Amino acid sequence: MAPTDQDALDEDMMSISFKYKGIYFTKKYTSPEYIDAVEHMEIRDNDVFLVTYPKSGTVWTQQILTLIMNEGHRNGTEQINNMERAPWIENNFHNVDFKSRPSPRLFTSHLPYYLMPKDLRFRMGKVVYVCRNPKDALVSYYHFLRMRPGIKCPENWEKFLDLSISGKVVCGSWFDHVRGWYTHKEDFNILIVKYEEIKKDLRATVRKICKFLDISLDDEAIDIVVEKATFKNMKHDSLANYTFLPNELLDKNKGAFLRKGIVGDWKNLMTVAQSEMFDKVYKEKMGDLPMKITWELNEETAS
Ligand code: PPS
Repeated sequence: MAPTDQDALDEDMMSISFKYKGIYFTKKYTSPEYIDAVEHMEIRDNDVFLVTYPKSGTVWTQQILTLIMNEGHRNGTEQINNMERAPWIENNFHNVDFKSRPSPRLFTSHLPYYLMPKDLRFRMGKVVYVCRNPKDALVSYYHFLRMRPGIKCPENWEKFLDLSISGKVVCGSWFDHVRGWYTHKEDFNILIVKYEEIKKDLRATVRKICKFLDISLDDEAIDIVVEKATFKNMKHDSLANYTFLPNELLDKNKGAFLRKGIVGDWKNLMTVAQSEMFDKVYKEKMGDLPMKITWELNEETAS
């Protein structure tokens, strides 16, 4: 059979990644053995895991969580960047020794629910799951790939859209990720937060997260968290905006990690036909769930 466009894309994908337990991972940063070890990671009751599908507001929530959890980050006495404050569990970029981290530990992950440390499913520790409307998440993902040296980016948005819908991108499909977490939420001690909800009312979201974490902050401390977590301030905060990453990991000449930070940017890239096709796929894959997605900010943010 003659190779198709899709076969060529599969080959590109396999040159930088490997498929393990249903999803793609980047070869350079992890291995099947490492991912298996994560499942057996020992959990402490006061551990907090921030989990997202890529480009859903991870770094934003890393900033919010670390400011809430650590006074030294609020008052600037601790000059540690977000990636070190809240290390990834499936990609050990900095050889972090998870065991020796002081409690309360904060970790970050893009893993599907079924690859997370098993003890979390006995409702040990806490999970903050952040979900963003998939059209904006995928548009952000597409722009982000252009900044990743060594990763062959699909040559156009249309190809990337096809690939991502079929799960042939690192971390798999948005639909599987969100559906998996959403339908298994009862297994975890979890707070689900939407990107659009944070965007609409940052202060209310900070309060909601504090409540979930059982952390009581006075109004002044809340003001600081809110102030330091705005897009404008994070854009200039070199500890929070991933400009600290070396160019081999993220080529800052090709764009910014904090790119636009808005709801509804998909309208600038998706054609009407693509958007309609996407709506159909969304309905097929997610239509049975009582989850409401906010595609534009002037809509009501539903629970
Ligand atoms: S990653 O690579 O998965 O960790 O990326 P992630 O951090 O999940 O997503 C990056 C997008 O989040 C936006 N962002 C913000 N939006 C609003 N306010 C603040 N403070 C903020 N911080 C990060 C960032 O701009 C990326 O979205 P796009 O649409 O590309 O701008």
